[in-house]
Amino acid sequence: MFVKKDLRDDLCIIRVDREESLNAMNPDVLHELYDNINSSISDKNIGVIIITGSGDKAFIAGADIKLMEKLDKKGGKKFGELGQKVTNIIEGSSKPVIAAINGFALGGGCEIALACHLRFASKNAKFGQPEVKLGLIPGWGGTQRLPRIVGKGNAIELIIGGHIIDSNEALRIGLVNKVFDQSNLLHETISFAKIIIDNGPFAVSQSLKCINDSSNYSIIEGLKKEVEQFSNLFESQETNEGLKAFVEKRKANFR
Ligand code: CO8
Repeated sequence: MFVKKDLRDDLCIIRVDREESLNAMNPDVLHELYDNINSSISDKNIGVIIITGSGDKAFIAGADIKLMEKLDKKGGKKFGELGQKVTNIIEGSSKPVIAAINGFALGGGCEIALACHLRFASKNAKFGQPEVKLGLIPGWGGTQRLPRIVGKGNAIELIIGGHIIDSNEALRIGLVNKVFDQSNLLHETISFAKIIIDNGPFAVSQSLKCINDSSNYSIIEGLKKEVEQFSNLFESQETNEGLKAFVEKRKANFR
């Protein structure tokens, strides 16, 4: 088993556990990661998913380079599509997925983090898309998601430079949301997950959907979709409870 799942009340911590290879990802790791994310999304008791890596050195040091050395074009396509299947299910998840980046997040590891809705990092974390140093390009969404998150100029610099940056620089360019001491990373990530869990779950998932879909629409179409989703909420028990709780001066009980 290369992936461990730890359920803590209404949140789930998914840990890539291949420490001897700095959690590098081969097809078995990707399949297990996909299955664990998929089952967590379907589990109605889970509100937030956290992805992290085993050990104190790496989140995920990328796709398995030793395996890629043996791939031909067909194998490369299959491996690329499998990685994209995983990054797509993360990004499209109706439940927030937070990357707790506890060390190296390189290549495919950075791409897994990019697909997550939030990225919290430890001070020792290191980021990069070093594919060009291997004669490759990012293949699990890096050319598409990185520019959307850090802007085209920063993405080009990272992707064609292939260099590694530290967590301060990642914070400066907006690649990560927050940076913590390594000893506090998981605790702080869980604390934020609990804040999300107390909010209206349908409103949270609809917010993610509107934000994710925004890259497929013009601003005019996106605004139309937003007002549709907004008005649909007035038919939900959740919205009824949220508004009523404010008026009655009490905390809303959504779950
Ligand atoms: N793949 C396979 N094994 C790895 C990887 C990796 N990505 N990263 C580390 N390892 C292994 C090392 O080979 C080593 O194993 P061994 O002891 O058997 O030789 C073990 O992990 C420990 O690593 P190091 O001894 O190298 O540890 P250091 O602290 O000296 O260095 C580094 C740490 C800097 C992270 C270094 O290991 C490194 O540079 N790793 C490679 C990072 C990298 O280039 N990642 C990007 C890979 S390309 C990619 O992810 C493409 C994604 C899209 C794929 C699309 C497919 C079509």
